[in-house]
Amino acid sequence: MAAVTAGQTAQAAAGSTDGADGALEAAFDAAVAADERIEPRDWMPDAYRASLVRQMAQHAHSEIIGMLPEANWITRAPSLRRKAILMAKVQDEAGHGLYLYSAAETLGTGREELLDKLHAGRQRYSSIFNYPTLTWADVGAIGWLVDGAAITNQVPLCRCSYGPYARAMVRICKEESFHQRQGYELLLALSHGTPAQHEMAQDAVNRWWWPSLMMFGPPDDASSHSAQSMTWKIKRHSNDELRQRFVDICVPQAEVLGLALPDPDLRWNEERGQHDFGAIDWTEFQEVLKGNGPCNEQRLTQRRRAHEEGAWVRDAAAAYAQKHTDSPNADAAKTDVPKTVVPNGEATA
Ligand code: FAQ
Repeated sequence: MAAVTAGQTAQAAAGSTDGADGALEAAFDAAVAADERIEPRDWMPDAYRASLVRQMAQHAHSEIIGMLPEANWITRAPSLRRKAILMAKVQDEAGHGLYLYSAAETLGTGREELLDKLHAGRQRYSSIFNYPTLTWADVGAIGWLVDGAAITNQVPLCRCSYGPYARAMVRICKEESFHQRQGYELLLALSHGTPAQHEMAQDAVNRWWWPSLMMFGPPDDASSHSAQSMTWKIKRHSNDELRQRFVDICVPQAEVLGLALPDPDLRWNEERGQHDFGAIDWTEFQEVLKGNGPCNEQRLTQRRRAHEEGAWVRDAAAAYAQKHTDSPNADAAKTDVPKTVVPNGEATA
């Protein structure tokens, strides 16, 4: 963002007058209105920063908790090909967590602090990951529906007003697209396999459909953050708009799969040019958010254990970094950056 500079941020930090604060806020508003990106060193309202940290933390936590239900199936994948695909997917989710924690760090909130809050149950992760993966077909249903819902929600986040979040989302969405396709292809194979395989695929879709619709958040009239987030252009569409878009995308895909969506009220509405669909059980959603979903306790216990068991890796990485900082050659090493060759043949540092 050109309008509000690092110098202005420093001026604000040094204790600017109300008038100067007002000018900074006006410049911030103008930059958002002009669809410019807000960058880490730019001045931003405290509430904008806090709301971004809240959403990005929840998003990052979802990525790493989201590894757990599918990781359950890595050792039980039915072929080497399926196993390699699933391992790549689960690793991608870890990477997404890293991009998002790093993006949140640019707002002054470290990964450790966010993880502590997740482990203490003080920050949320997506409701969807509190449901169990009962059969192999669930891996397909997660890819098709959960990653499909994630893409629908996240493509507009590539245009989020906060630069580091928007840029992280570009790569995440590309990878989510592979995740969605692998799930779709898996379900297609099952659906056209034996009657038992078809039944397994249908059962998985029956169980994941409604929770996937809940991923988009509460209905617009109950969404506490949407209005402000849309004014700030963190969110570009409301929860209900994106949910509707997802339903409209899924209906023809389900037909190709040969699987039914478990909603007797689902039908095309000629007048609206969209599908009508049945009522979502928001009581179930609220219960899951309160920690009473089928797997809330299990997921947090597994996550805390994974964190404790990974302590030696963090210690080793910190010791390695410290060794290099303390080394007498550290400064020389920093300036002596190895040269790499770029495709046009020029050497670059
Ligand atoms: N689950 O006012 P709103 C993935 C909370 S990534 C839990 O509408 P907002 C990839 C909300 O935080 C999936 N809590 O909130 C993958 C707020 O509570 P708070 C995650 C929810 O922020 C695939 C309260 O309800 N994606 O799946 C949920 O404007 C496979 C009021 O709600 C993202 O995080 C929910 N479903 O809109 C990984 C995308 N919905 O904070 C592994 C980024 C709402 O006041 C395997 N996030 N809440 O305590 C967003 O787009 C938004 O944050 C929404 C919610 C749309 C999720």
